[in-house]
Amino acid sequence: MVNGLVPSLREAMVSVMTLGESTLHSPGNPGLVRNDWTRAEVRALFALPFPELMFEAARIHRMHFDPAEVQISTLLSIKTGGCPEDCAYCPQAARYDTGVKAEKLMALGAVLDEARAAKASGASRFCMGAAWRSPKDRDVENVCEMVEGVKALGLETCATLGMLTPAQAARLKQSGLDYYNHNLDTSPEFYGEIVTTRTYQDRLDTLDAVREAGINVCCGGIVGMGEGAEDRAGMIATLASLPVHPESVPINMLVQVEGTPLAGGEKFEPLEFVRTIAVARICMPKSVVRLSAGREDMSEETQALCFLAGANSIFYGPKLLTTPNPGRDRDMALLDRLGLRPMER
Ligand code: SAM
Ligand code: DTB
Ligand code: SF4
Repeated sequence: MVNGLVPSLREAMVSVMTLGESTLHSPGNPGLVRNDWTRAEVRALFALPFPELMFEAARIHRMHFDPAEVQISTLLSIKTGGCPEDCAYCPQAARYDTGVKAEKLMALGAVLDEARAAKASGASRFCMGAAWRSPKDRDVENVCEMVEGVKALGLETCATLGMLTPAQAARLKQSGLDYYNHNLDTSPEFYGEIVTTRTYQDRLDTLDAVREAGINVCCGGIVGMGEGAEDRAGMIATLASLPVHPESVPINMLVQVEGTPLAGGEKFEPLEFVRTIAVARICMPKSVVRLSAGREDMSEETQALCFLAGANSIFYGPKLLTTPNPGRDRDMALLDRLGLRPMER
C-alpha cells in the first residue's frame, strides 16, 4: 500500500514503520498499550501528514472506546488564589497581579450544592481544585469530607491539591477519591522555564504516591506556552512511558491571563493543538483524553477535529477554575450537532 502513495506521505509512513515492530503500523498489535514510547517515535507521529495522523488516531480511538461518547467533568475551585508557586501560566499564583482574590477553603455545604448542580446538569465527575503547593494534613481531612459527600451524590470524584505525601494519598483513597489530577505540564527540559518553585521530579513523586495509593491518575499538560515542537513530543513521550498510563489525560490550551508572565504570547496554531490530541490518543490508546482548558476561545471546527483526533472528555460548565469555559447550552448544542453523547459511567 505504501508504494502507491505520494512521495512525502510514503516517506513519513516508512519512517514510522521502520521505527520498530510495535509502533504505529504494527500489524499484529494495533492499539497495543506500550509504556516504552521513545521521543523519536513520538516525534515521527507529530511529523505525519495531517490526514494520516488523524486516520490513525481515529482508528485507535475506536478500538477501545465508542467514538460517539464523551466523558463529562465539572470543575470547582474549592480554594482559590494566593498560591505560593510561580507557575508562569497560572492566574492563582499570589505573585502575579491577575485580579484573582485569595479565598479560604469553601465550606462543605457550598461544595455539595455545586456538586448537586453539576450532577443535575449532566456531569458524571466532579473535580475539586485547590491553589495549594501542597495541602496540610488538616486540609486533606477537609477535602476527604467533601469527597465523601460528593461520592454519596453518585458522582465520580477528582481532586487536584498540589503535591501529596504517600500518607495523604492513602487517606484520600480511603475517603473514596476516584481520580487525582497532577499535570506534568510540558517536557522535562522546558519545565524550568515555566515553574521554578518545584521540580519535574517533585511532580513524578506525587504521581507515584497517587498510583501507589490506588487512585486513578489524571495527568496531562498545557500547549501554547512558548514551548517548541520537541517539548510537545517530550511531554507526550514522558506521559506515555510512565509505568502505567494515566487513566485520564487532560490536554490544555494555554488560557492567557493578564498579569501572568505568559500573557501576550503568540496565539497557538489550532491544528498543532489537534495534532497533540491525536498523538496523545495514539500513544495512550486506553486513556480518556480530555480536551481541557482553552475551549472558550476555540472554534467549534477545531473542537470537532479534536473529537475526531480521539479526545473523549471535556470540562463542562461556564467556569474552569477561575477563567471562562463555554456555557452549558452552547456545549450541549455542539455535542448534539456532532452526534456525541455523554459517556455512560
Ligand atoms: N495547585 C495544584 C497544581 O498545580 O497541581 C492544582 C491546581 S492547578 C490550577 C491545575 C492545573 O491547571 C495546572 O497543573 C495546569 O496544568 C492547569 N492550568 C492552570 N492555569 C492554566 C492556564 N492559564 N491555562 C491552561 N491550563 C492551566
Ligand atoms: C487540568 O488539566 N485543567 C484544569 C484541571 N486540570 C484542574 C484546570 C484549568 C485551569 C485553567 C485556568 C483557570 O481557570 O484558572
Ligand atoms: Fe499554584 Fe497550581 Fe497555580 Fe501552580 S498551577 S500557581 S501550584 S494553583
